[in-house]
Amino acid sequence: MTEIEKGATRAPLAQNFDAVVIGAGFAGLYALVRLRQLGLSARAIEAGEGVGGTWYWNRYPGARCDVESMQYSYSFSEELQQEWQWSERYPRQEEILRYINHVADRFDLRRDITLQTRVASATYDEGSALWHVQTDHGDTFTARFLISAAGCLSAAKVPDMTGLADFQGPWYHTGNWPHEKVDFRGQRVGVIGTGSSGIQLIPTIAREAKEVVVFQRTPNFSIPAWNRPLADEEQRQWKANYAENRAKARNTRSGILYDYSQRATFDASEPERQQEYERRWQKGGANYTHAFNDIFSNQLANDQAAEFVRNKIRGTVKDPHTAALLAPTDHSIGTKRICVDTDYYATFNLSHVSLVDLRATPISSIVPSGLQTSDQTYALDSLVFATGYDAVTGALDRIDLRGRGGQTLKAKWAQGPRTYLGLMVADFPNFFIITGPGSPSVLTNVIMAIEQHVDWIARCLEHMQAQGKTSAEPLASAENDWVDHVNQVASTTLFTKSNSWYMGANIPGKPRVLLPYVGGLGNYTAICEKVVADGYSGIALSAGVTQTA
Ligand code: N01
Repeated sequence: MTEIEKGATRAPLAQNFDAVVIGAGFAGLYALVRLRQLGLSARAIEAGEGVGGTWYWNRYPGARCDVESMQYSYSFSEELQQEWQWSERYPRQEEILRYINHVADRFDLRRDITLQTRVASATYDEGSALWHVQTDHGDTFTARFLISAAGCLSAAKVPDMTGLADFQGPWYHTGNWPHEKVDFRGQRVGVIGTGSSGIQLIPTIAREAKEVVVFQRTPNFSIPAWNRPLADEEQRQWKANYAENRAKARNTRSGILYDYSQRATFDASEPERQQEYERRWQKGGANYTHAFNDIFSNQLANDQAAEFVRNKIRGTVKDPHTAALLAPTDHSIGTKRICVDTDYYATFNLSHVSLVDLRATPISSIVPSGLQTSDQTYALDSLVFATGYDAVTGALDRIDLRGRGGQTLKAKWAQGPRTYLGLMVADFPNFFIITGPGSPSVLTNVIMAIEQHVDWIARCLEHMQAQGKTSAEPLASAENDWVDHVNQVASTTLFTKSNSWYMGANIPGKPRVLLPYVGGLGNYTAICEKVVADGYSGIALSAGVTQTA
């Protein structure tokens, strides 16, 4: 990496590109690959000192993907998917980061990436029909196309807590973890948050720390990962059938080859149901929620699947009071992101691990020596926030992004995000969002969703080149129809009843809207294909101003 690429002390740049890409994670890198294939000049602007996005920032102990290695990888290059060797059933953060760095090198992408630089603002100039992009380094880039690869889980959220500035020890957020190893040996560690990150981190820290105090507001459902080394033969089998497997996965609702049942819960007898839940529990992972085809839509069906997991928790955690606190009763299983763990519940049997119920005794403040709840003060040497993200819209909200007439995206989305296909926004010409709100995004194997979006965008740009068009902008009516469709499909599910980050419920004041499209990746892809077959229906393609800045 050159000093200029590292960004720290470099002089501001001023340059014109065909496209500016925000972010160099999985989405940004693949966007660069496809833009280059079209002969377009592009620059990805990345806040991290390295590529990788989520996997660059999330270095917390125990960080691991909950989609299996053989599926959580790019499919666009047959050579790449054949040559890369994964080592475990579920990949560790370090391994994913190694993989994505390999991709950056293998496809020679680094020369088109500016690291350690944040996009501060992006303004559409109607006179020149160009996007004017400014960074926190004072760079000024212009581009016909602006492509957001900013990610759905990249705006880390540390809750406002009085006294944090006075805490005497170090504190960390899982989504912004230090690069050097944090040594918890001999420490009393407080962990706030029991979502996917907390559930992975708590057992790992507990192996090292002297004491772990877990501050839980809401318990989550978690299924064992049963992680293990990946056998050579299993890997060989996958690779022999990759093309077929990927094609099948693209047609599923989550972009993952799960064992999707076609059977409704109450079409099975009680013993058959228990047998099926047990079989899935023993297989491990999020496959559990597909045991029957009505778990996400029928409350009684969901209750059955949830009760099985609650019984597993009661059977694992020895102290009945702790077990009761860990067993979720406030939401339907799967409507908050299901967690996948290694030894999470059993960790609470360790004598140096304790659970504090924040519903009964809320946090009053952080104090210099630890954390104070409504009934006692906990002495802590360090504090971990596993408190999640301003998901899906947060990263774009943090950019001053303006379309026609100076309208900000933040203002346009004040009542909830409005997009066409989760990909484009009316009044924001030539702006594309990879895995934007209103697309399947976070409900899928996100790499599949990324590839589908980037391929669609690349085809749209190619079509524009061939037709001599320079501007693409969705019609307001098409956007309205899409938002209505997204909300209508959401209303048929149990998702809208949960206080989850899917619903924006974790961020005070955020509109309550199901952020991803829940119609499934396969159906969604078919809709996107129809838009193409109909000549980019719902999108105004025009040959406007063509000069460059
Ligand atoms: O964040 P979360 P996460 N006081 O929002 C609690 C992906 N991911 O980083 O539920 C006290 O799920 C909050 O409590 P509550 C995955 O998609 C994947 O864990 O709001 N507590 C909750 O317990 C995942 O869903 C992987 O009541 C507070 C926790 O913090 C997404 O990232 C691994 C609080 C936040 O949970 C986000 O997961 C990790 C407060 N003021 C992440 N504010 C894998 O692939 C928040 N909380 C395995």
